[in-house]
This record gives sequence, C-alpha cells and structure tokens, in this order.
Amino acid sequence: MTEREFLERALTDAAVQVRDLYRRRHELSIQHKQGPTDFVTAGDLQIQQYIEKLIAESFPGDRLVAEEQGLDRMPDDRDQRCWVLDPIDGTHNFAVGLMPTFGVSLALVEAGRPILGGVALPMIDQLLIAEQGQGAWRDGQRVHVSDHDLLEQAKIEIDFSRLANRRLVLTRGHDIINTAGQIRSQGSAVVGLCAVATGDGDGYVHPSLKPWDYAASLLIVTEAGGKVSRLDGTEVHIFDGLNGILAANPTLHARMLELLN
Ligand code: 2AM
Ligand code: CA
Repeated sequence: MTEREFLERALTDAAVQVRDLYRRRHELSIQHKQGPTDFVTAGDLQIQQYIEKLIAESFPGDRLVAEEQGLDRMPDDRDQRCWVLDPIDGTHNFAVGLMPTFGVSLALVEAGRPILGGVALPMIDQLLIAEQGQGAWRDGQRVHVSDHDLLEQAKIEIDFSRLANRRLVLTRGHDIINTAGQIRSQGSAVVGLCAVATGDGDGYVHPSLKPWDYAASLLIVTEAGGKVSRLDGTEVHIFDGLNGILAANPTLHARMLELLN
C-alpha cells in the first residue's frame, strides 16, 4: 500500500467513526485542557488512537506528531519524516453547535514540508487530498483556488483564536477586516483553508495555529494553486515554531500581506 492509499483509507475510515461520534456527541466525556473553552472529547481521543494504530501497523518506523495525549511534542530533528495528525479540527463545533464545521487532518511531512495531505469533512462526506507536485482533489475531482482578485469582493475567513491573540487579529487584521467583501470566522482551520483550496473562499488568516491544524491543508491549498505563508510572508517550515498562517489565491495573498504588514 502506498502512503497515498494509506492516507485515503485512514481518513475514509475515520470519517465513518466521526459521523457516529457526532450523532452521540452529547454522551461523550469531555476533558478540559488549558481553559474552559479549551477541551478534548472522547471522540478526538478515539480518532487519534485509531490513526496512531494504523500508522504503527503500516509504517512502523514513522514518527507521529498529533494534538492529543502527549504526542504534541515537535520532533528533535525538525527535518525528520513524520505524520502530523489533528484527529478533530474544530473540536468546539464538533461538541457544541448547530453547524458541523470540523474535519480530520493527516499529513506526511518531510524536511518541514508536507508531501502528502488529506482532510476528511465527515458531515458533508468530502475528502480532500493533495500530493506534492501532483495537484489537489476533492473526491477525485481536481480543485483550484478562486480567481477573484479584488479583496473588496472576496470572502475572507479570519480566525480570532483565543483571547491572548485577539488584539493581534484586531490590530494587524484591521485593514483586511475593513476592506474585504465578506468576513467569516467559523472556528475550524481545516474548513477555512480547504475552502480557499476549492475556491469556496478566497483567503484565510489565523494568528496562532499549531502544525496539526494546517499541515495537510497547507499542501491542499498550494497544490490547488494558492499561496500559504507566515503572517510576514515567509515560507512555512512546519516545525519552525512560528504560528501565524495566511492563505489565499496568489493575487489576494499579496494584497492581504501588504495590509497585514
Ligand atoms: P482545534 O479545534 O483542533 O483546537 C479555532 O480557533 C481554530 O484554531 C481551530 O482550528 C482550532 O483547532 C485552532 N486553535 C484554536 N486555538 C488554538 C491554539 N491555541 N493553538 C492551536 N490551534 C488553535
Ligand atoms: Ca483538534
């Protein structure tokens, strides 16, 4: 089995489990992490354990970096090949909320760059896959970023993140917020980023993401013709310790970068 076949199988199987977990989300136990709005559910843990086991069986030498259960330590060798997993991105929407805006994200990273990435959006039953140099697909169909070139007519997702980062979003994001045609803030990095890749959105900004939140989607956006960088425009190395992410089609990326800085 190739890595890509593995990725597709793991995410498809995980999506089946997530749909079942979502139906009984009110029964799932919740553990708080750093604050009252920062928690992990038994659903996140089940999906992480499931994919961790699959990787151990199919690629026993490979390292896994994942959000939960102590796997969130960055590798000592930051160029090491590893899998990067967010079992549920948008946990808050998964556990509480009317709209099921969340996804499962798995990437294979080498030398700090994703070479393979997949996102399952279980409740709309879509699977996005990208392979370095090969393209990006949604359920087998190629996807491409939008060709909207006017920020005034663009739909931009800005994530206000946690309280500590909100001032940063409001100061640096001020000109984007005051210019963009539409602003969204849906609470799932993979949904915001994949919308850029499919052209359903035009841009995405988050002040403070962790590698598992964006590793797969970064490749999906890039392979769909988009551009992803840090907030100062520098190229992303997944384990560079930086947190900000700006993604958009190339024209809007340049415009948003100018306004952010
Ligand atoms: P999560 O649901 O996996 O926690 C919401 O603001 C979006 O940003 C979600 O994608 C969420 O991922 C992520 N996120 C929120 N706070 C974060 C933090 N402090 N560090 C990393 N990612 C965060
Ligand atoms: Ca998560």
